[in-house]
Amino acid sequence: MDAHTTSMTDGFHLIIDALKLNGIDTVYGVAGIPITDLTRLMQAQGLKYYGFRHEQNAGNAAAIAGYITQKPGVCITVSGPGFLNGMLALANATTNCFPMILISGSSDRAIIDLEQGDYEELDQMTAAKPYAKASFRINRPQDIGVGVARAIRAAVSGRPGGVYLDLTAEVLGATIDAEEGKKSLIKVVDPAPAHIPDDASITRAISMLEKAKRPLIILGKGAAYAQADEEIRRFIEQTGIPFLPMSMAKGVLPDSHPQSAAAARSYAIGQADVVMLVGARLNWLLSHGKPPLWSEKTAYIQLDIQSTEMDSNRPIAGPVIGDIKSSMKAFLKALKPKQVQVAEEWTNGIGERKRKNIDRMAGLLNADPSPMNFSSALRAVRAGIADHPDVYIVNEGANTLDFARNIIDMDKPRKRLDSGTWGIMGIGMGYAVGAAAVSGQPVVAIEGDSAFGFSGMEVETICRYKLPIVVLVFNNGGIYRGDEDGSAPSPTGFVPGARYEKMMEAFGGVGYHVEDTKSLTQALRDALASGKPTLINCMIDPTAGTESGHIQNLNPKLAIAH
Ligand code: ADP
Ligand code: TZD
Ligand code: MG
Repeated sequence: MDAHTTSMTDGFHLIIDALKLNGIDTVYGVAGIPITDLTRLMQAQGLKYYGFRHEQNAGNAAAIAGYITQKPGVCITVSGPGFLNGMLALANATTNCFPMILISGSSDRAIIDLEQGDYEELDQMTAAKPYAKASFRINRPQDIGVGVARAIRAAVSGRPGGVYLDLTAEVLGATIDAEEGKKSLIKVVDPAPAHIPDDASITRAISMLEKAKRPLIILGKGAAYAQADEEIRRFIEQTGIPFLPMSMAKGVLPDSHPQSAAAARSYAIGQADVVMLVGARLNWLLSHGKPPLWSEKTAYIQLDIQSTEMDSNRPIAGPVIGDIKSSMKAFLKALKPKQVQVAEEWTNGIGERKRKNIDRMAGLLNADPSPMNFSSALRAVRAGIADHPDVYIVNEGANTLDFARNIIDMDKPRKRLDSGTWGIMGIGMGYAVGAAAVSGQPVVAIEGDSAFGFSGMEVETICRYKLPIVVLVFNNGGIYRGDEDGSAPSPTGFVPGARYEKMMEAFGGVGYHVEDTKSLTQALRDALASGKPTLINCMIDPTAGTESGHIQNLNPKLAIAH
């Protein structure tokens, strides 16, 4: 007898009802015991379900969907190994402050707790704890509503992060009275409440900016996430302070904005006396705020929702604890006309450096070597996407990442999705599917050939769901470079001249093999016009890259020759 048609319901239905009640309409995952029926039922009940080939990629899709929408992205996996495959994405989401919920089915608790060797046995809730913002287990069907509510709140309130929700096979199959089940569900009210900053913190920060001779604003992906684009733009334009976007904050204000100091980054950072961090941490990506890049004397204002972020690397003289939208509103309200004025000397100094650097870059960009190098290929990509300001750019690799970050300008916020806080490889196809799924917009994934390999099998997923994704593989035959000789394959090299485009063709998508900039631009234009899943295999000079890209200084060198 079907429990749902009588007055009974079960765990499968309750979890779906709880997600739907909270506006979650999309789930990313990989099916198997004990969640196969759950994935089928989700689809039958109107949730969009994206089935992947590996849980890491499903998890990355969920995480980036959370970043783009401010709603937790949900990933579902099987127990044990499926859970662990998804865990990397959950840890990466937590590290990057993306809201995500990983739900995994789990085996029999009684057997797990005595380590009696169940199918895919693992104490998943405990395993998840160190890498998640929160980790919960639902042990009774009547607790599903509470479990989902807690997971949603934990994922999106305060600093967003990854939440693990353990769902035992027993709970999934358990039945309870339908009416009682319905009553047990919770519709979360105001899951990410505004966090209003203290007025005194705003006054203090403005007075620091008022006295500053060379102020600088740094926008991080927390600012992008906060969807405070209009408030941020008004504050920057009213004060005239130059700004620098961190990579995923590119487009919060267009890269073409006259106040962008991006082309004079080191100068602006090195010379600034007061720096206002807006949703950006002083981690390795900002050299911890320390010399030689930074001056010892720089004073910091920091806008963040997480109070414990203050003083983590440098003393923060102007902490502003609040959500960025509320904080920027408070700044705009408190700011008196012409209260903060930026000396022309400072903006002119930045302007001069920008022009010099742009002129220097132009030489590189305009060259058209054969085979292509990173800058010539990216100039071709830039031309190919010029008429598509709505495309999402996914980007990973080493040289491929460094060059693309600088060469591909962003016009709109939250459109650049990349390796982020960890500098991680493998986010490519997951982020691409997640961005296409939540937006319906085209995605161009600019991938190092090594980076692509970490999630490359998802080209099948892209073809199956007919997503408007164009994958550009920057094929230089290896990690950083493809020219290391030796009798054995080198640790960094791959099969030279590999035909990655055939991977897309294998599943019904379109493949291109391009060796020059003109064909690259044309292929990209055609791909975007067609909206078809496409992979463009871009042949790049194997000698063009630098080991470790722009972060060579972080790579320890052999102290004793081998
Ligand atoms: P980036 O890598 O771009 O420099 P980080 O990931 O290091 O950015 O920093 C993002 C910061 O933004 C985190 O410290 C996080 O707590 C903060 N943050 C995220 N969302 C918000 C928000 N809505 N309001 C305020 N701060 C936020
Ligand atoms: N594994 C994971 C998960 N993340 C990593 N960052 C690395 C390994 C190490 N790594 C980098 O930091 S960049 C990179 C690796 C393997 C690949 C660089 O090669 P690529 O890019 O082909 O993607 P370029 O254009 O050849 O530099
Ligand atoms: Mg490479």
